[in-house]
Amino acid sequence: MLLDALSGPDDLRGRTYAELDDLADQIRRLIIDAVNEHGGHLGSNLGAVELTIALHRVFRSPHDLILWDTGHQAYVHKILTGRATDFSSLRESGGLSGYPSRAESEHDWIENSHASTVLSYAHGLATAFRATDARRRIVAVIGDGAMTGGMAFEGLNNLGHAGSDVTIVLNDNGRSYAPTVSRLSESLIKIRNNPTYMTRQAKVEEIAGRIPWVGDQISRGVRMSKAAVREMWEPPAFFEDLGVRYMGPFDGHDIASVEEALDNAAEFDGPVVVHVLTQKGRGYEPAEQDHIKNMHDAKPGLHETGSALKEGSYTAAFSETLVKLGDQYPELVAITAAMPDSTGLLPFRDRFPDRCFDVGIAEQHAVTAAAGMAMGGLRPLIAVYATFLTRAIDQVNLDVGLHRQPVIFCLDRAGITGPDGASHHGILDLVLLTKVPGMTVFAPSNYQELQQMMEDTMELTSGPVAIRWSRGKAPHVGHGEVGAGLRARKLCSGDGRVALLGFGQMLAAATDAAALLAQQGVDCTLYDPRVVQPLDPAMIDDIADHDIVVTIEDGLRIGGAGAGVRDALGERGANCRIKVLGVPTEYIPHGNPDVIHAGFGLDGPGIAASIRELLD
Ligand SMILES: Cc1ncc(C[n+]2csc(CCOP(=O)(O)OP(=O)(O)O)c2C)c(N)n1
Repeated sequence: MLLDALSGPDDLRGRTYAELDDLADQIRRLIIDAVNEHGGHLGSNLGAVELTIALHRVFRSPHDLILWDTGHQAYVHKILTGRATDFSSLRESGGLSGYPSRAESEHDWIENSHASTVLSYAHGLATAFRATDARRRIVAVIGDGAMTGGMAFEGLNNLGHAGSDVTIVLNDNGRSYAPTVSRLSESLIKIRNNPTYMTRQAKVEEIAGRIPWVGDQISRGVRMSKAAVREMWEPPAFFEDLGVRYMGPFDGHDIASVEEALDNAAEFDGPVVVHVLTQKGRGYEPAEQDHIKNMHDAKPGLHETGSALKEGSYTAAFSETLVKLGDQYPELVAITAAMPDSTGLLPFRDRFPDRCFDVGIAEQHAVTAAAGMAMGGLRPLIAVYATFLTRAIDQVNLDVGLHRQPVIFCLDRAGITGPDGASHHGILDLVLLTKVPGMTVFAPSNYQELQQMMEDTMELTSGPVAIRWSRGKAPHVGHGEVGAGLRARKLCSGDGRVALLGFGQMLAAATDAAALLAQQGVDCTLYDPRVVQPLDPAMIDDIADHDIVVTIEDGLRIGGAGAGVRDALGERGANCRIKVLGVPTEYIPHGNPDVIHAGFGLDGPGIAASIRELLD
């Protein structure tokens, strides 16, 4: 079997296309098996199999650089660059990362996995290679979804202006998580529906360019005819106006055709876009058919279909309450940066299609647009993963905060998220959001708390509000076990030695620790602070009378929620000992969240041990 014999990209050369098609089938099976076991980005990778084979046959990695935007679609690249044998450990603790990883391979360059950055990296590398006269080719692969991000446009603008030697592969499958929302994408679809025209156009120009004078005349003719159909063929005009040559579209599942296009592109000086059309989920019927669950980010066990909303999760609590609030508050509108399904917005969008906006992978724009909507009298709510909002922190601070606009930020996947690794943990949001003047920050510890906080938020109109919650199942509590407004909730009074504060999901670990300590004769006072900012002054007064105050959070321990408690106690002149427990300032690799928490001493036994140490 070719896959077994494959030790690196060089082994791809000298193969027949029939052999390569067979290899593509084997790679698909390997990916489906690994994702079935561990979950992962199924659709994007199944769609990029032939494209990646072609890239590795035309470019000589690692001497030439193959750069992946976002990096979720780099499974095939991993398999072709010597990691096929380890591939079954994908996303396992200690196993292969779900994204390119510099520690894993010299073929991997970018591992940040926040979208739309690749053109900037490519420009930087091209600039450096030009300065050192290094003859290394650079190819940057970017999806139509990632192309909607502001940074991609900034990069394109600069590449075109500088004339950097970069081949840009626009991998167009028409989808982000959901169908890609952008005017450029709509225009790409026009080309998608009539591909022969552009291919012919590119060929004529290419051949004409080789003949002096005649070529000039024909080229001019081609340019004029292009101008005439500019309206119809916006993307080529768009790229070429920026100084970036456009070629395509090509069938991204035809290895020979992609290779020819890449070879031709490499002949040109300056940046070239090679537009390839691919099908997300290609070759696996359930992924091709299932538009939400198995298509993009599949869970282990691929048999599941239907809604992406996990029953009983924080996301489900959010989703359910949002629809209810939508009925009550006609001014409430929801915004997503290309993730309407996984952030739980679909029920709201189904009910209020005119009040739900997908702005593309454009968090910065989403935040400032929300400020504008709020200024105009709407009540905008942004549903976003915690890790992605950090990209827009300047907009949160100045465009929303400084203007005191009552934008609501709903942050899902806060804290340690698990299999997606360093760039996906939501551990910076508490540090950053608590520094925005006038920002209220809630951290719900259960399903009903999140619902209550959303309702209370609607009454807080003097500035922005953020509610942040963790991935997965939310505990359910009964009536009367939920707080209200900006008040903290005291769960039990202790013997005056230890006060324990568990923020958000960490309340569960704090409760476990309190139970363990009770067995050792230490009765802790236990709080669910509920509100990270402003802290409830009654809670601060109460805990100030304890010998020891311990705070637990699932974000960075420096500058986060616990640091706020420490400051408040300091200002009050309390002389208790304060211990802030949280995540260290490190890039934390992928792994099971429970295991990661335990490793940092953030589970019941770990917290109890920290407290014992202080007591002893
Ligand atoms: C800044 C940022 N926001 C959101 C995401 C979440 N996300 C990961 S992949 C993806 C869709 C990417 O679509 P596209 O670039 O077309 O690649 P495809 O998966 O379709 O191949 C999104 C929204 C992200 N990685 N980065």
